[in-house]
Amino acid sequence: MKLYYTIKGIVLEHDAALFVIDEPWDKLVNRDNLESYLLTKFKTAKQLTAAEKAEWLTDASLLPPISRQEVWAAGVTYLKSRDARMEESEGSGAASLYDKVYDAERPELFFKAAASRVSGHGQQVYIRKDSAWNVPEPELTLFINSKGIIQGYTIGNDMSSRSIEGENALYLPQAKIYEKSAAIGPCLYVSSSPIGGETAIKLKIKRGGIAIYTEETTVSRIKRSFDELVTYLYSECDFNYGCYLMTGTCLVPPAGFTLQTGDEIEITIDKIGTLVNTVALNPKHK
Ligand code: DO4
Ligand code: MG
Repeated sequence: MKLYYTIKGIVLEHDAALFVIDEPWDKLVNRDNLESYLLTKFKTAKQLTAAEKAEWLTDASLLPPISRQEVWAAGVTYLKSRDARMEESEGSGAASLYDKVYDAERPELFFKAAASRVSGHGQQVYIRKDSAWNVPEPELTLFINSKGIIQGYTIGNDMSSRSIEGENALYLPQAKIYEKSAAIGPCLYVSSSPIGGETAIKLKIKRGGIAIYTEETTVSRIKRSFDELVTYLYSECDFNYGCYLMTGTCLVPPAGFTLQTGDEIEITIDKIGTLVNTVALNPKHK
């Protein structure tokens, strides 16, 4: 089942029907067993008619599925990510950092975004004006409740500046954290069963309506378990409303590729859906 956060309210999609869930987002998603709660809740919820559906669930009405949650991210969880970062940071002497963290017991985890910096489906993501090399990072993203239990999944885009990250590893926060540098959506896919390794993650980048880059992989290539990432994240942080954790990227466009304003980034993950965002510059630079 899927939860959509819209400008009109929360919509639950279950067995191809849509229901209105009249509860505050933060209280709803932080329930102990969200899937079983929703399986009971929908029975008494108002069902949307086809006409209402057209009003409630349009690209323009979708919000990112987030309120008081933080967004964190894991890094170098796939071999492809390790190799790309070693290559981009060759001149800075930081290549061995990525090699070490890939094999280390402790994973790389970093704070990615407060909710106010997060874009949803159909919204813009920004590239930095002071960055020459910009890429999307498609990432399966966990939703974890305040007790540290994974309750669902969404699609994440960890927008990154590879030129800033490659110049000096200490610039990582600037390469990763800026306005509209994170996108999640289009929904929160609620499931108490783990997402399987066979789950495909696909990336398509369009320029002028034409696909200029497509690639896909499966979750099975990840080096670490989700439980391991969650255990480290929750060991010294409390998340009273739950939190999102991007699990790292395995899709890295080749070295000569950089995003341009107007590009459309399409990320598809089996069972969850497709997240589409358009690339822009922060309007204060125009
Ligand atoms: O180590 C830098 C960031 C890594 C990352 O974002 C990823 O592997 O997805
Ligand atoms: Mg990433």
